[in-house]
Amino acid sequence: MAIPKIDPPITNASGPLSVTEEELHALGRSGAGAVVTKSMTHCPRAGNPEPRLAARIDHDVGSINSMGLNNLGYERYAELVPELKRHGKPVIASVSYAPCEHELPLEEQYLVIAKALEEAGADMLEINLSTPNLTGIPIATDPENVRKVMEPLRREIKIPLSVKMPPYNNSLPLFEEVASLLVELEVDAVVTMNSEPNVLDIDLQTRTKRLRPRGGYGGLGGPAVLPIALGEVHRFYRYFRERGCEIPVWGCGGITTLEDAIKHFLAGASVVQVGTALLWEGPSVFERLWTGVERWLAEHGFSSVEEIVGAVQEARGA
Ligand code: RRO
Repeated sequence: MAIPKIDPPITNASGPLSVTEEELHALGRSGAGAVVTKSMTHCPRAGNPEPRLAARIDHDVGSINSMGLNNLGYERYAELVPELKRHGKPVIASVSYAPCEHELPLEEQYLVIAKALEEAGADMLEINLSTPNLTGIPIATDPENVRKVMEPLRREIKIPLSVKMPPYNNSLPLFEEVASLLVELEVDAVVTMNSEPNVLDIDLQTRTKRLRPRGGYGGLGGPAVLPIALGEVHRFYRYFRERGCEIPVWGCGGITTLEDAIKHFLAGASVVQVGTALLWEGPSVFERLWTGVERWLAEHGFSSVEEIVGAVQEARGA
């Protein structure tokens, strides 16, 4: 299924400043090419106890969060979709699971939410298989669970389905197993990567952990994860293209400058998402980045982002 045109090819990453009605409308009014909601769950959730966000850790290397899926619940987001669509850009609903009072099995939670958001008019669903802050072990690290969640969605949902993946780092056999499953399931796009899980920061003045939930561990985003995200984007891009498969890869991780976005495109991303920099700068970040990307393209003799997607070359010997 053809995915909607994302123009410009820069959106928010699900999570930062995409939870409330006001935040989502601010994204709608911004220069982002789509509005991506916070990952929604079957029941509304207050999320984890505070402190649960270290927005800017030392040396500005990034942010660490353990938000715990704070969201309004899928029914409220379904109500908001028609209003959000009036901004004239695609609305992408991010879907997750969480323990809930109805005790629905994992795959049923995803399906109920997905059907409701499709019905409400969402243009695309981003299936979050990678939240780091529930158990520390994302669904996407268990191929059987990926199949259990994605097969019913593939069968029953008609709008495009992307999947949000965790970093695989050096778990290469696992990466290959999951990537081949995504080819078999014919997902419409892959978004990589979610935050780098299970990291820790310490406030030296008080000698305390920055975050309270889950023993202080959280997910890292921002400049520190850029090279990790580029590796993940490129690995998926190569895996698909070497098999003659056109699944688009959307890049997420570490973009704060126009150059960071260009690197993502060169590595294989056709759309990029911005999380920590949105948190730091607010929705004006999209206009700043896109203006910069357009200038860079013109200065280097390119007329569109498509011309540089995946165009990185191998390093040559001296
Ligand atoms: O809400 C969160 O704690 C959270 C989620 Br669902 C996610 O996908 N990624 C992240 O860094 N935090």
